[in-house]
Amino acid sequence: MKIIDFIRKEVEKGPMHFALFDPDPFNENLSHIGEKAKVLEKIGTKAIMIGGSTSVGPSLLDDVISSIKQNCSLPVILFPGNISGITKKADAIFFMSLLNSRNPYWITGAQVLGAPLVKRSGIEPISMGYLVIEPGGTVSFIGDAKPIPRNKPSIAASYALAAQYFGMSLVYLEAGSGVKDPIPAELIRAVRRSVQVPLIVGGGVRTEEDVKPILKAGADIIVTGTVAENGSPDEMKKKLSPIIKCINSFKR
Ligand code: 1GP
Repeated sequence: MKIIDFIRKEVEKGPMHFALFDPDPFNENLSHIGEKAKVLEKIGTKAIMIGGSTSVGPSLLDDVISSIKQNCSLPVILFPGNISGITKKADAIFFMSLLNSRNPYWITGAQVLGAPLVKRSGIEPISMGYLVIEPGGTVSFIGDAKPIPRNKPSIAASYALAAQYFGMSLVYLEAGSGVKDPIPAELIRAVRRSVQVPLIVGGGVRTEEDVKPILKAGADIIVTGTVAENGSPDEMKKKLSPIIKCINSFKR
């Protein structure tokens, strides 16, 4: 089954959790990646995303994905920060456009350079509108974003609607990795009301308490990066289990 069909089918049933790992060469948290992948599958994550805003070396990327694939059967989806984040080892790629960037490179430039590489890799491209919300963290800086103010839900809703009208399959609301607070529920709710495509929310999600308002506001997929990456597999399990349980048992 295509990954986009899997996503659409799953979100019909209820929200889900994706874990994100950033194979940045400075990231010292990747040594237990295989073991973590095994734990993630057991505790109910539905997919693993690989990528980040800073540089990724192709060999490191491939090593990380190989370790994941050897230890679990979860789909691996690339979440590329640039054209260096493409490899045939994954199952799919979020073929994303940072719609509120000020620099056309991040809206269509990298995509033009990356498209033939994606085609050659044979992996499934999943078109996605990517919106950076204040404060935006590293991705806002690297991606030259004009972050959408947290108290302006209608701007986010308009961007999301434009993404849907462009034919994008998903909309991703990004607060930035490691930021203090996740995206406010009011903004997520406004975007939810404006589009029908599956809605992904990430950035600053650390606890079950963070997750509840995001679920109630209508997110389909909640992404955690920092909580999945930091600490040992056991520590990750302790922090992520209640979060994933809360997501997987949520009734709309
Ligand atoms: C995914 O960038 C986020 O959208 C990940 O954020 O590291 O804060 O979970 P955290």
